[in-house]
Amino acid sequence: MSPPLDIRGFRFFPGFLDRPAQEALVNVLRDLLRNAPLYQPVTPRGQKMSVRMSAAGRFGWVTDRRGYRYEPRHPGGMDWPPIPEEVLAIWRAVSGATREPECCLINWYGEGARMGLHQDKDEADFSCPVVSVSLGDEGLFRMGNAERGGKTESIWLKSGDVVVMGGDARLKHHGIDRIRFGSSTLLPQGGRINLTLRVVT
Ligand code: MD6
Ligand code: FE
Repeated sequence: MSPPLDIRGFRFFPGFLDRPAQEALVNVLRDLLRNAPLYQPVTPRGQKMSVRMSAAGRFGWVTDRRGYRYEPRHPGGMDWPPIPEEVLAIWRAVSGATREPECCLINWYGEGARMGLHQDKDEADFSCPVVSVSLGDEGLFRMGNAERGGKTESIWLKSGDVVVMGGDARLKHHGIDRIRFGSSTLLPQGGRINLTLRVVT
């Protein structure tokens, strides 16, 4: 494993997953999403998000009119499926954390989907990083500061790339400005999948 590229404390592992590993992971996720289907979340202010979402693990991150929070069940009422072993292996290889992730949030970006600049701050223990895995179409990842505003820098995340957001970067703003729909052949229908692994409690 080559040393990560550090941008503002965000650590990038470009091409961490080779093509066969990406394909294997997509197959695992396809099965998982049959039991915990993607749904379109609504923000507390009532706006539909452009990404579709699901999760695995003891908790899933959800948003609806009642707010942002972690829930032990899918909005459809079923338990979240366990985090796949293939995904836990990525966490163990890059996170440097002693704790195991309790949530694997699954975001699916179709054409035109984006994710506004935000902080990941609904977790209890900010000493644990967030680890993100990108699959499918390229996404333009923007990184800012712990405070609102100021300069930002962007990097295109490609299929198989892994990002670790820990230490100084743990509470920095970040988001996805746009995706290059159809830029990858991994997902036959196009689109981008992003997994984010978190310790919640
Ligand atoms: C995305 N990712 O890449 C959105 N959060 O689609 C995130 O919001 C994110 O990539 C925390 C850490 C890494 C991330
Ligand atoms: Fe995030």
